[in-house]
Amino acid sequence: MKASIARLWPLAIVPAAFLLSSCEAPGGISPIFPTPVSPNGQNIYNTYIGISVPAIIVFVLVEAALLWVVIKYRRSKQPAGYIPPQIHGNHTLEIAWTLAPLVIVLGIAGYSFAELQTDFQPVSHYDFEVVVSGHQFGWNYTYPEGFTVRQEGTLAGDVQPFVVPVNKLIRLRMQGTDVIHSWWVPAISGKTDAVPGYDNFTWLKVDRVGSWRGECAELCGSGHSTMQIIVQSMEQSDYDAWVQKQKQKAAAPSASPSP
Ligand SMILES: [Cu+2]
Repeated sequence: MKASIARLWPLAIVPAAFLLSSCEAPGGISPIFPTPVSPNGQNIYNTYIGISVPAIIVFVLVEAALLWVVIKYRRSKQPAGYIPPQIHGNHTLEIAWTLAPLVIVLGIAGYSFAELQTDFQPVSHYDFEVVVSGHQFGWNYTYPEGFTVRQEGTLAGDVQPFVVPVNKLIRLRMQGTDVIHSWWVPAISGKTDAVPGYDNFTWLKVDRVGSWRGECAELCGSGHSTMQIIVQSMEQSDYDAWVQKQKQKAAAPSASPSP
């Protein structure tokens, strides 16, 4: 008996691995999303928690029930030739265990679909629009004032930040110039594909001053890993000053792309 229980020890690895993986590492392997700073980031966070927590509870209950049955009713504990009660063909049970998962999966589908409709429709009540264009390998952000911030991909350090004012709803019109890229800053919004020849939309409304990281979430070529994203939000007055500086730079003939 002791030997058979000892054989179960590898099962202990599962909760241990889960606990360890939930420690937030600088490399960003945490299964927990970062603190959301935009309403759509918050909605996605809520959807993630709203689905994951019940899923983990179901997982733990099912595994516990399985282990309980396996250990309590193991063959060595039963009389020789024992045959357990047969439930094959029990309509009530079969309908119940078909309907229960169906209802759960349809619930998850409805919940997620409603969230997608909120976050990835082209909103009309925005303060201004920025055209975000992905290319191999970097992002260009063209502001309504006409200047463009070039966030060229690099692994050598930080990339040029995409600067936004706090508490302004900014619509992002995503475009691609070569292959499909995907703009993703987990604290701010969901992954939005930047597709050549087709405009996709997302938006952000950052509620505090700070900067947040993201990256291209669609394998797009050899420099894919360099396509970092940094979103930096500022108070409106700082943002206005920053815009003036960018306009002057764009107007100057010898201007180098936004340092
Ligand atoms: Cu990319």
